[in-house]
Amino acid sequence: MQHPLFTTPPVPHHFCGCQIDHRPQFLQSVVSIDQVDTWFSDLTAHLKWQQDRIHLFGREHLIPRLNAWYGDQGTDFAYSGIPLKAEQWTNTLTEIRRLLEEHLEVQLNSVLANLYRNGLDKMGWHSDDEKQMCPKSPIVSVNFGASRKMQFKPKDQTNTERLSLLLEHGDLVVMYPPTQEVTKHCIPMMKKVVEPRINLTFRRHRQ
Ligand SMILES: O=C(O)CCC(=O)C(=O)O
Repeated sequence: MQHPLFTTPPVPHHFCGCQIDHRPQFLQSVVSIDQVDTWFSDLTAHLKWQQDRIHLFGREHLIPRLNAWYGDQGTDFAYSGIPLKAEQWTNTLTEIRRLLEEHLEVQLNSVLANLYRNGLDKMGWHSDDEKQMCPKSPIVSVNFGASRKMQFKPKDQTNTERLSLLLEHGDLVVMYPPTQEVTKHCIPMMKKVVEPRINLTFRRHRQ
């Protein structure tokens, strides 16, 4: 795949002493618009989507989205008590991973894929600070489909700063350390959204 020399510039946000870069339509600037749409269809149709259950206050709940976990050998993962066995990379995930590694000069070995079926699906406040993750590596996420808000808040509850990004088809977000150490993020419900959205959150896992 041949990449252009210039891509959309990052919009850096400095939040709670952390850098969070948002690059609107990054994917369309490095591959064709058709390719981004083809990836979206392929991910929707071919990832091994599942709806996990979590235990909260003694009750079992279905999580309000579908997800799938892919990674190199040795990157099995667990979050909120849900064990995720790494599936083998699909061709589409491999292409996107290589493109991000090349453009951002980072090494990524795993990805959590999230499918929000419509605006009722969401993700609550959390940080990606699991012990299995390399704390020095950024977390890199790309977005397909419906536009959804991503919100950030400090872990320090006395700090009232907030950051909200509107993430659209093809957008890239890079969360540099120590974002996971000092902030939380979430994808709130947006009831008017009827279209699906896929987010791929690439990480570097300790192996
Ligand atoms: O859907 C998103 O943009 C966020 C996903 C996320 O926070 C995660 O995978 O930990």
